[in-house]
Amino acid sequence: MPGTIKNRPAPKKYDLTIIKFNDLNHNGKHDSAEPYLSNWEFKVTGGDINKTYKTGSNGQINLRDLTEVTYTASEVMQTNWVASTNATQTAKIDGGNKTLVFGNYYRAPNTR
Ligand SMILES: [Ca+2]
Repeated sequence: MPGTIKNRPAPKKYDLTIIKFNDLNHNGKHDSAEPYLSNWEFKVTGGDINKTYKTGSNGQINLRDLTEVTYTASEVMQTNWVASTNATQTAKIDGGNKTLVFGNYYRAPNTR
């Protein structure tokens, strides 16, 4: 009889979504009228990932089929934009999909 192949369940894979929005009222929450921000860079690390991604036209980065570890996402700040949420956030992929939401608002440079 040939060697028995153990019937191991496949590792579960989940997704991490990063959402970037324009926090027009500076409250750190995504309100319904607030637009998403595309082409915004994030550095993501964790598991096999150590990479910079940009948000798409929907303001999202979608990372799929992730190993179940903790991921860290850090936004790359842009001139005259202020973070209204933590600029670095972590998500532990552990039995489900996760979403991290980042808000920023624009502050015009000082003009005297
Ligand atoms: Ca808001």
